[in-house]
Amino acid sequence: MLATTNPADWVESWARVQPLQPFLKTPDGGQITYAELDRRCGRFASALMRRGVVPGDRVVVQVDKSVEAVLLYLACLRMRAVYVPINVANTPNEVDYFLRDSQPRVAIIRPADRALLEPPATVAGVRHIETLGAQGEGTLPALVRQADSEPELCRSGDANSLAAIVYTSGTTGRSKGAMLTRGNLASNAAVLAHAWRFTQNDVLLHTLPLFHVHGLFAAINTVLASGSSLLLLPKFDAADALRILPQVTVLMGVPTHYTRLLHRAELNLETCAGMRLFVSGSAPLLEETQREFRVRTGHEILERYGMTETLMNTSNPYEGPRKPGSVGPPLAGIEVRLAKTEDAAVEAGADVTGMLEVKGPNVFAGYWRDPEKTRGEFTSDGWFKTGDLGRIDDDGYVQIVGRARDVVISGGYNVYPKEVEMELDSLSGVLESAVFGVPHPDFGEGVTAVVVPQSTAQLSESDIINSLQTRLARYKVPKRVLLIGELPRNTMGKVQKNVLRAEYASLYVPGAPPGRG
Ligand code: MLC
Ligand code: AMP
Repeated sequence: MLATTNPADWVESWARVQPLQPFLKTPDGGQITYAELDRRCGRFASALMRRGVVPGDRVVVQVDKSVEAVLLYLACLRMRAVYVPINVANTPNEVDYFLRDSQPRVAIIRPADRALLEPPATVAGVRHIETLGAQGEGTLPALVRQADSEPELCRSGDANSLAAIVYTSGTTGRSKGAMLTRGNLASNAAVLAHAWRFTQNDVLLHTLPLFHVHGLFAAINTVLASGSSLLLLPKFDAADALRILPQVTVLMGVPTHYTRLLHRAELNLETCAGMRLFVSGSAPLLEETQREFRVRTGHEILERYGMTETLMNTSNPYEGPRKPGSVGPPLAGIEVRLAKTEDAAVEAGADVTGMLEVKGPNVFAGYWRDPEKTRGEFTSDGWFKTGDLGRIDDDGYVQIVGRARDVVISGGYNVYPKEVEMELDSLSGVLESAVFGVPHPDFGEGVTAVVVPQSTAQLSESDIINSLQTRLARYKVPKRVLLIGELPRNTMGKVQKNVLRAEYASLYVPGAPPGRG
């Protein structure tokens, strides 16, 4: 592995050391070697520079997953622009906020979204809008074709300079941009490549989206750090993944991927014979999934724990016991402690539960344009408060037992109830609402809403869901909306979500009566 403070440097180094090694493969047999990656990243960087992008400028990207999307990300790293990925599921209403907040010089969007997004982008002061389609078409690739592969680059101040702003929703309902530095990205990738024993012989099956830290940084940067290869699929599909498994050695996924794989008869010892490692994260992996996977494949899924603001924090060991239900000890150079109250750390011990706090080179630089929020999320002695509740056992393994924040994790995506409740409450005929998560067989937790209609209103579940779909990304829209007479409240008037979670615990269990815990 080569030491660096900017993951983009790995592209140039590997291009010299192993020019013909494939970096990226596609299912149709296509591939990009490290030498070609280096040239093409240069061209993408030149194209951005021709649009006036200078180091520190934000580049907002809301595009489908493609080879070119990977090159665009790496080009931003190379030319020291700040990459701002946006989930393709986000509606124009949500994108409008990201554009106004991040104030990019350039926005790169899907060709079909141009008419819809050009007006808000212009109002937000975006200088240039370029398009990039799933097949590599659009105005950006046209610009790239005419660009120089060796642009003149500024190379100063790498470790602390901003590499990306990744938006994450918050308990207030407003998304905030987590500022990640090049040093955050480079250190975390180097640590993961070592912890998970990546070598040049590895091929990572990449099925995750490119707009979250899991698919973008944990996956791509770890491949770069180790000079290995990735095989890019446009999205996760269990049948496709299983067909391709014999060509790869590592899979990184969310628990939903593993439960979907378990539903397929082709998941067996033989299909997985060439695999070296299965990693799971972004949401809790059920012990039952872990057990069933071991029986069917002979592989023990390695569970790790991360978040947007900190990248990866802990991991079960590659060698040594992987404890089911645990996310393992802190990764090298990273510290995790438990805090009982605001600033008081408590002794580690298996029976003590507290808020997990993290310190290390992986921890982000704060929230974009929100120093107050940043201050509130760090302790006075500089630890980041994760909002996750956990325990640390005598071997130093962390177990996540809950969340201090009101958040639902659905298929690896965080959904903040407040954001959904605000949209619900703004609908005509809605008096009030409450949103919560209950067990879901596919997504782990299913976003669920109860709505109290105004006395004269004629509301239906499907109308409410249809209205929400125009405002919120699909994964945030409740899978069920139940109309009820009143919300359960405690004596202080606070809505008792624990009561709702208990009452609707079996809502998504096939065959169970609705509304019964
Ligand atoms: C899709 N849908 C979801 C959903 N994903 N609903 C709830 N939760 C989700 N996660 C919606 C679709 O819009 C569709 O709605 C319906 O559910 C069925 O879609 P699908 O075709 O079955 O979904 P699919 O496209 O296959 O997506 C499922 C998935 C995807 C699990 C593959 O959600 C996914 O890639 N998740 C990974 C998320 C991730 O990368 N998280 C990392 C965050 S970083 P409709 O209405 O159209 O029928 C992080 C830090 C860390 O957490 O530690 O890593
Ligand atoms: P995000 O804010 O989208 O980056 O999501 C980060 C959150 O996902 C963390 O704060 C945890 O609550 C959760 N998470 C990530 N990995 C795991 C895991 N292995 N087990 C349980 N929760 C996890």
